[in-house]
Amino acid sequence: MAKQGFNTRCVHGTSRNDARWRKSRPVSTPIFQTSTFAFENADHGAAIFAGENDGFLYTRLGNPTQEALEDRMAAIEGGEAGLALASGMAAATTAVLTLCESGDHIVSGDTLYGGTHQLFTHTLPRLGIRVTEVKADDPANFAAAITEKTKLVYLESPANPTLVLTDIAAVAAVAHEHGIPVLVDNTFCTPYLQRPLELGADIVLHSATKYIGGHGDAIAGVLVGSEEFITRARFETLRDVGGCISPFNAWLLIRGLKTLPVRMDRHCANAALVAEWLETQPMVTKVIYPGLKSHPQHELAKRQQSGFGGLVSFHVAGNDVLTPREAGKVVMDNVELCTLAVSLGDVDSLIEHPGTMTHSTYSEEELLNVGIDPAMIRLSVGLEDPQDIIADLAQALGRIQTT
Ligand code: LCS
Repeated sequence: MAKQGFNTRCVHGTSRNDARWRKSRPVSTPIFQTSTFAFENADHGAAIFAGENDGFLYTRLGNPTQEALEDRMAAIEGGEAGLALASGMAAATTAVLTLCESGDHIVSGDTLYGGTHQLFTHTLPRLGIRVTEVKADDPANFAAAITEKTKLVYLESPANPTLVLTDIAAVAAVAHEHGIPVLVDNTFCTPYLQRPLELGADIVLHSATKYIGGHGDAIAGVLVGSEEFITRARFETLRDVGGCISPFNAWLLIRGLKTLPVRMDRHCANAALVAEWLETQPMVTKVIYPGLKSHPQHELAKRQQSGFGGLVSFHVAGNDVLTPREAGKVVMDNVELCTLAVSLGDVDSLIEHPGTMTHSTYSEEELLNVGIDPAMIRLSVGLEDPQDIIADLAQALGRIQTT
């Protein structure tokens, strides 16, 4: 059969003719809620352990529901294989520990999810792995930071929460000149809007907690890459570090994936309306959204992504009484439809303050250096009616004058 379209691959990742459940032919992928799998005999068990038979042995290392998710993620990212994990952070740790050891070096962008920054600046240095974080909007910065010890280039594009983009193809070309693999955290775009492997990257990472699951009910992570990398990640790192996904969460993600394209279309459309409206508001001093012409990398966003995503960051003005930071607090404390919460990519609109919440792992100085202004507010635009989201923001912004 010809290669199926993206929407079809989201809906039909698992064949109902799969040998594992051929008899009952379920349309929804079954949840294999089991920790272990029976061997036919001792030789069969030994062969699976030796890697001579691809049967399942223990859910930490693989399970049919997990596998159905992994196959579907590999199919939509265009990679050879996938690995589902307990969280986005488990995916990051698993990828790094598969590729790096004590003495090695990583080059990454300087705006990252705060947890990834913490991993890079605290936990990895304790293991002897050094990370250099560079301004990600110029590929030359990556070239300049690469040393003979560099084993990985780690990108987040668009970055959380500054929405700075990295030119993935240009950075991949630089890294490959040195034989260094490139990992792209594709959480903000999902493969529906951006396919890093087609742009030259080697590994894709997701916090699948976000748009992949889409409904705010599961923490999960995914890696997609070559068969060789994924096999090592599973049978070396995941085996030892243990950050496996539960079958139930894998099933929630499979369900989420079926509607990924339609959800992403609506997230993009709603976010564009909200961003354009925010730009017209006198109380709003800055709006950051890759789909706006005012975004300094709007042209790159058009080239590299097929849509601009659901995240909008903005700053509000202070007044005689309130600093911009305090005015932002008034907005966050007074939203009624949007929820004041971290995470993103849910059907619900979520609003938060990166400086004191998701990115509180950055020092004050680091925050300013990477462009996370104390006044910055991050909004993950959900699937409510856009006029309701806008009306909520309007009333919350209105409260600045009366506070
Ligand atoms: N990568 C990105 C881009 C993220 O935004 C997050 C989490 C992670 C990795 C880690 O994934 P997790 O382990 O949470 O599944 N971002 C969060 C955020 O912005 N608010 O809360 C979590």
